[in-house]
Amino acid sequence: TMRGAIFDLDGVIVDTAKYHYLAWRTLAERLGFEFTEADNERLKGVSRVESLKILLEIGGVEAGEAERLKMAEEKNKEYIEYISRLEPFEILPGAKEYLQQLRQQGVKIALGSASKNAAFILDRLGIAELFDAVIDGTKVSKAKPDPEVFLTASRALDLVPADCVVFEDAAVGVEAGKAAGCSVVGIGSPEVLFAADKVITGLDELVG
Ligand code: B16
Ligand code: MG
Repeated sequence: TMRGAIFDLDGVIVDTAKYHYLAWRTLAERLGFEFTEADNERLKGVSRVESLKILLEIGGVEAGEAERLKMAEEKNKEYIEYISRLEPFEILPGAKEYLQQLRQQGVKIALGSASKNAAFILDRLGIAELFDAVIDGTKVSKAKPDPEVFLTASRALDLVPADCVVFEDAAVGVEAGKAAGCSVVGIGSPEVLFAADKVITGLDELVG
């Protein structure tokens, strides 16, 4: 039985991927290459630094450490402009209702996200108080598929991973959840999330 639920943020609670995409695209444009939405798929669930690495690889651009740091900051600045305008209606269908339902059932809830902007986003969406613990990119050092984020989240809930269910939209995130020893519900397509214990199209499927 599920005693804890650990939610990924981007793609599970809110669709911020489109804002990540717009901000990365601006950077790619400045560097003189095209960055497509298909390319953006490769960045889902991946940390900021890792994302930049992939982006530069796609553009065939080489850059030193200091320069890369500046690029990541530049991208994040534009991304923050977008998420500053986030509104509660952008919470994905069923997400808030499902969180409330779990709370009523006594299930503990954590966020397990790679994003360093996670707390700010939860605030903007008005759902921060629904989480018992928020483990995000500011609290972990190893990017998914490393299990660190989910191990830390289950510990923060005072539970063992086997009693926790992870909700993830990214293949690397599903991998991380399984590696942590959690059950994993994939949100998206079964072809991509084949490693999950179960795949659904959205949290609205679980509200009832
Ligand atoms: P930031 P998640 C991830 O969030 C995104 O999927 C990924 O595209 C992004 O690069 C990463 O957060 C880092 O975000 O630049 O805000 O620190 O899916 O793990 O909730
Ligand atoms: Mg995600």
